[in-house]
Amino acid sequence: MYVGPLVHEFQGNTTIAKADNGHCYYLFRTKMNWFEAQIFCKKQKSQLLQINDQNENIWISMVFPNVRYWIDYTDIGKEGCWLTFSSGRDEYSSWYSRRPDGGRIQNCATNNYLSQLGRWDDVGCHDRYPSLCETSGSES
Ligand SMILES: [Ca+2]
Ligand SMILES: [Ca+2]
Repeated sequence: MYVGPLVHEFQGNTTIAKADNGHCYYLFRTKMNWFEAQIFCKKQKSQLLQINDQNENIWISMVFPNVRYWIDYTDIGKEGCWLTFSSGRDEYSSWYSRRPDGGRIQNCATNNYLSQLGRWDDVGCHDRYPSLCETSGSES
């Protein structure tokens, strides 16, 4: 399903890639908190990255390596109940070993923890990281 990016370009602090499922992915290196990242992606007519399965996680990690960024995965509603905020579902996770470890203090997820591609860590939602926004093919 996922092969190499069809488009991979750089515009300032933004890197854009298009997957052959029609989705476009935008890495914005400007650091912001998780709530700002959610709003920022909406304003770009996209949504904060949902990683729905292992294929997508591997692909996204290959295309955007060596950077830690927010993903749409949180347990802010109920401690320990991790889910994708925009869908309300928990379909897939790829935690770094012994993560999540932050209890009630860390309720939002980042990818590529300790440069381990595709491995997630929970951090404080008000910490500041780059954002990865995703659009579906029909919207772009
Ligand atoms: Ca938590
Ligand atoms: Ca953590």
